[in-house]
Amino acid sequence: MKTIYNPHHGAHAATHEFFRGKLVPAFEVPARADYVLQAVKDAALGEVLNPVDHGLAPMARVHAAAYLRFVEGAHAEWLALGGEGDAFPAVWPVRSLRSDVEPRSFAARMGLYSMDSGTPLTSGSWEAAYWGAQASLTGLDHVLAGERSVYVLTRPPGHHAGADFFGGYCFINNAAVAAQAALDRGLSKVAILDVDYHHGNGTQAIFYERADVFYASVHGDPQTEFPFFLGHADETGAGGGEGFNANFPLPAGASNEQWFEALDACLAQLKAYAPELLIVSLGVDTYGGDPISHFTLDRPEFSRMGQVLREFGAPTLFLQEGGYATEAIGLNVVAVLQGFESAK
Ligand code: OKP
Ligand code: ZN
Repeated sequence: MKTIYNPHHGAHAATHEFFRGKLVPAFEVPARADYVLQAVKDAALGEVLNPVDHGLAPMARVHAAAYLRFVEGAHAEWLALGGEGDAFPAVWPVRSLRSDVEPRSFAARMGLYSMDSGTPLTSGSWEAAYWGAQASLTGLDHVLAGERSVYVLTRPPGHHAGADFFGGYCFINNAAVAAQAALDRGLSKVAILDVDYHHGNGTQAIFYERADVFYASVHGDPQTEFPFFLGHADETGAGGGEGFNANFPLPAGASNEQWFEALDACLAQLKAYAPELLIVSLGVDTYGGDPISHFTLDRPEFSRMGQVLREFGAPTLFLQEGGYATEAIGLNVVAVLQGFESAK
């Protein structure tokens, strides 16, 4: 399997994030992708290729133009105001406050365009996220050219980013950009299967009222797990998208059996949908050793996941999302991809 590697991921390198009111060492760090790249090479998974630049237009198909402009220039604005290091939002337009007027204040716009204080905006966030989207588009090119599957190795992740906000370590929604690009290239039905521990609220929201992208997810129950405010089982789509969204929240601590049952339920719905392309939001923070998550998958389960996804039978684009047990994520990701390749 080919890997498209985002060589700019290291430009986004936060030192700290807010957690329980304190600044703690960041979880979403460049070493994550370094370990995965090493594991991909050690396993001789296949060619490792650089992304091709497809420009801003495919990103603007799912993100608001004003949001993209803001993220691109935000860190420079922060520095010009005398800010040092990474920028964090501190105020949000919640219920009763207006979000239809863009304030001039930088602090206000940080809040307007974000969902949490856990996502440091760094000097290289835009560069890394821009090339992550380009890597995803390049991966799509290879799948559309006939590859059975392609893996996109990038960070920061994407699935929490909405049309006009960042959060949950995410700035650009790579899965959404790739899905929309596939439709723009002539496909009519795309499935996004999100196996990250966290619900992909951004991806769900972007396609919630549409039937041309089916979003399905297995994740920690938002009653107790990030992103808290989306990802419940009763979210089945709206309007023309009714019936094209499926959530399988599981309690923190759920067993591997429960996890695979939920995966089967997801895949049964996607099978009935009969997509021409499967995009997998591949977070491996479902690993038992993950420091911020509470499922218990391990190497054999990751391998089995890959086999099950292969048996689904659609051309498959794997996009890297979470996974924070830094030294283990390379082996966990490779277990999925090799499981996929070993099955038929
Ligand atoms: C991103 B992805 C830990 C608090 C949790 C948000 C988690 C985002 C996960 N410091 N912060 O879905 O893996
Ligand atoms: Zn996650």
